[in-house]
Amino acid sequence: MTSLLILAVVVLLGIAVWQLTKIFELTQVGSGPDDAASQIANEKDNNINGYLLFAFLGFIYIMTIFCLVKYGSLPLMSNPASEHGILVDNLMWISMILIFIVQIFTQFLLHYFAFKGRGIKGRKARFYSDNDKLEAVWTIIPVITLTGLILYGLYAWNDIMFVDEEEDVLVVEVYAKQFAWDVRYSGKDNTLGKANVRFIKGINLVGVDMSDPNAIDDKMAKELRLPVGKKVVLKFRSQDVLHSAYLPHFRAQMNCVPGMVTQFAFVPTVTTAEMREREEFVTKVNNINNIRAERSQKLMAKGEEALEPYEFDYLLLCNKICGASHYNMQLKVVVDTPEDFEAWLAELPTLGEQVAAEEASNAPVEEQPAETPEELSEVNTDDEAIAQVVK
Ligand SMILES: [Cu+2]
Repeated sequence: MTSLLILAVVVLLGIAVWQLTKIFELTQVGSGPDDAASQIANEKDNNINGYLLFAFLGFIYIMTIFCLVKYGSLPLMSNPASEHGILVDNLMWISMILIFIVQIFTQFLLHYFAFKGRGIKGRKARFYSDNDKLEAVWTIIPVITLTGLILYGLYAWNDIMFVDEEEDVLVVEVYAKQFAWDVRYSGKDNTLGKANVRFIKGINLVGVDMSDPNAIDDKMAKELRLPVGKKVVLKFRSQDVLHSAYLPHFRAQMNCVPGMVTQFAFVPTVTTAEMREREEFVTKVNNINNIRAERSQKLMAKGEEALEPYEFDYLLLCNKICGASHYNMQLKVVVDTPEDFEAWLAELPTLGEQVAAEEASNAPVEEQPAETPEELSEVNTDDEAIAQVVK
């Protein structure tokens, strides 16, 4: 609130100063030798502005190079961890390189012609209605380029989204809710049991319909584990609002929409262990841990606990602003060797077992006979006796 007030004061002060200068300028009109305060730009003004345009062009180029050098390693644009990720990265690279070349070229032309056409005494502006050839050229080139990009994108999209039902795939459900994710494996039958938000009860966190025979062998998990090299079909549902499951390392993202099932298929190609050994991730993790070590020292100086060292893990993040704790809505993703994955999955209890166990523990214990009126009065009498003694 205070900072808002300060901001308001600064803005109002700025406006006041600006108004004062305008009044001052108005009082000067007609008093200078060459009418210096005139609103009409003279040749000197035009030249200054012309050269400032070049300075601004230089600023854009320098900033572009600076950002590329300083932050170029931050975006994930190479070495994806999924098969289709290469297609996505290629599309990203082609688009970026095209934008880079076009922007270097057009920014130069824009600033150069603005400079060239600046006001010079005695020069008259030439009227030029249109040039069909020129317009055809600058329409056809972008049309061809964009058509190429869109066709490539469509081809990549179809390739990614097409799931052959006959194929040997692993079906996993990812269930979104404010502000966590639940994971359901489809079990031995590789078919997820039907589900509906109305069936949510106790341990049945994602509302599986337990009367559906396909549901009994489903398995719930708190992390998303996947076998390397196998096609995974992720099916998404949401309990409350729009969420979006974003798997940046796998170049995958899909909205989770309440009331419908959306899906995405991909083949993970790099295990978590392999990814941790990759040079770029070793460098990134080291950077993070250096920052954490510095913070830890400050925390320990204040008598607080030090931060734990960070270790790389794949993540599934929510990429739709879905509420107050949206920033914290993430799920650990582990890519294992097929053997390790099978061993881990085999140890998980089935949902059928879990629900049965919960029902057994909730079953009413044998009813105790209710206290008789006599017993109640006895208690009262005892109380009265104690009261007597105390007196
Ligand atoms: Cu969310």
